[in-house]
Amino acid sequence: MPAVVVVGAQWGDEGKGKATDQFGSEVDYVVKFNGGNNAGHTVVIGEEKYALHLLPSGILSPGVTPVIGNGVVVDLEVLFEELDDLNARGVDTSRLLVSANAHVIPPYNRTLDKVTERFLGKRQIGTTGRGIGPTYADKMNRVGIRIQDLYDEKILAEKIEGALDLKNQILLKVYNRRAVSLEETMESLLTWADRLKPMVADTTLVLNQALDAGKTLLFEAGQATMLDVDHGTYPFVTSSSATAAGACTGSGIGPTRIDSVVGVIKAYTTRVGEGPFPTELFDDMGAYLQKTGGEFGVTTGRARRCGWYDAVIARYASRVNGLTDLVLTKLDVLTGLEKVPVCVAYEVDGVRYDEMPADQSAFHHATPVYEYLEGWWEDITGARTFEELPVNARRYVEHLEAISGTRISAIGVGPQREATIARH
Ligand code: 2SA
Ligand code: GDP
Ligand code: MG
Repeated sequence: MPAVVVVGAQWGDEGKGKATDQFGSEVDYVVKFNGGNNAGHTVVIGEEKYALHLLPSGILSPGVTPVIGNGVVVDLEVLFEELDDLNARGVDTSRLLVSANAHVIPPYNRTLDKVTERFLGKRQIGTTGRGIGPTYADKMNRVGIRIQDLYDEKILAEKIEGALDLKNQILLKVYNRRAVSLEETMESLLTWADRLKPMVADTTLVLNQALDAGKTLLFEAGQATMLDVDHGTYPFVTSSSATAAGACTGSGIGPTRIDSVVGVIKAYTTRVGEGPFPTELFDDMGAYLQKTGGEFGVTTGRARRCGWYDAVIARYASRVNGLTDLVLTKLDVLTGLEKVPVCVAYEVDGVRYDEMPADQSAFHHATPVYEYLEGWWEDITGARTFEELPVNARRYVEHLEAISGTRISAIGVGPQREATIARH
């Protein structure tokens, strides 16, 4: 598997961090290709728990070269905070490479993200407030600041000035905030330039050459399919390409070089932030899943909304990502339920939808059509082979596989590295 992409198949927090970490010893490069420090990926190694935001999860594996690709938006202060934290815990981060073409998140975009959300009131997206949306908007609007701009002060000043022309109008006139000066922005970005310089690289060239040399690359998506700016529940999405194709644009690798695409999917569903969620539970069962699954945001601490497994979403994710494998996580969280509902289709105004409705209003009004599978009571956290799972847990996995559009190659039964069952 010279090039494998790992994506989230639902609304994020499926356990991509753990899945990426597990490839650790088999890969040479782990590449983050979208998003920024809105992400929160958890990796548990022995007694140690790591929460990674901007850095690729591969940073924890000795021998792996972690890469921040051109598709990422970088908050420099957060980058160095994260590096310092890892260094203090004894993790060697010296191999990190950062694309010269990645965009930086200037402080004014953090402010704009937060005030825009407040302004939107009940139409808000529920962003992480990290400046992600405004920075991708600047990129598309061609007023963004790239890492390479930090090394030419004249160009940097011109670009910031250009951006501030519009930003300050918005801050002053729309949001009634103070204007931002060129000098303060320059200072805050340049603080990090010297420390960053040795890490800055033409990562597209590095990655293509690595593939030519027979190295193994893993592309780790931030967020997930249903949060993808094109394929997700727009406008309740993040502002980047979180599906498999994003690995190509976000790193400069051609699609013909990708060998497999692994979708990480929870045995139930969660979502953080606003937006439609057909299988969401508003009763004690939702609270139970939230508590048992520890469903709280790794970046913001927000409680995640919880609901049952949704096979319509699984099939959609299989399709838009071209999945070759699914990794089913958190099966252990479902232990102890008498029946486990699984959504197999939607109903909207008396009409059945077996596939994702193309019309967003239909998705907003979708009622799940459930099948009810038998539960299991046995503790499965120690299981390491499929045969060791109780029969009803096996049936649950087999049933999901039959209706989800992709084979299930691995099953998570706990947060630890070793709490995984390989299947195919
Ligand atoms: P943004 O900040 O512009 O990307 O927010 C837009 C939407 O994307 C959602 N989003 C996420 N959803 C799940 N997990 C994410 N990472 C953190 C985690 C989230 C946290 O791992 O727990 O700590 O709250 C993530 N990042 C962005 C976001 O909720 C909006 O719906
Ligand atoms: P990511 O954003 O997709 O990397 O996922 P997060 O780290 O935000 O959330 C996943 C959470 O589930 C983390 O706390 C993981 O440690 C945990 N986790 C991952 N796989 C499993 C599993 O199979 N079982 C249990 N109980 N927890 C898991
Ligand atoms: Mg997460």
